[in-house]
Amino acid sequence: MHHLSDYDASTVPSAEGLSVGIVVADWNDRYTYSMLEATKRTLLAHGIHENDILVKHVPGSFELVYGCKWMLTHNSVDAVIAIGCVIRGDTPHFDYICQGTTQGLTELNLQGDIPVIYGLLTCNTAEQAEARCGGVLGNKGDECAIAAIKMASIGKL
Ligand code: RBF
Repeated sequence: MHHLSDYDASTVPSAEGLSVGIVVADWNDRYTYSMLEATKRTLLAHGIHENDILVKHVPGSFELVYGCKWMLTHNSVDAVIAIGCVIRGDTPHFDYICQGTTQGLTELNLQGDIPVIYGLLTCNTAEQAEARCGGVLGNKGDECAIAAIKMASIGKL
């Protein structure tokens, strides 16, 4: 099956000189930290310097919007990546958190000049998260890193 961890590196602009912020939720850290590591690894592989990757932790996915807003206000970055993982439970929290976070990240993209990348896994089961965090569907962190580089370089594409 095709997934974006399987990308053609030659289509990605050089990331040298770019600065990228990552906001990561600590809820479901087994998955979010795996995405964080993949994101960092892929950013580095494309030429971003270690010192130009800034990571901030927030408690859960719902805090990603504020975390990204904070980073956009206080740090000079070329893109911000939001990483979280919501897994459906017995109550409707799943819908509220996913919807609120998605809406908030969308608004940041509409209101600001710096692209915000959507690395929120919205899974029905832990198995679905597993598959997207280094499992059979690759690692969504890779995809976030590539999206960030492409969006930060949008004028050059
Ligand atoms: N945060 C996540 O990132 N993933 C989850 O699966 C998740 N499940 C939650 C379930 C419930 C019932 C509640 C109340 C919160 C959950 N959160 C989850 C945390 C949420 O994103 C946020 O950190 C807290 O609600 C505090 O604002």
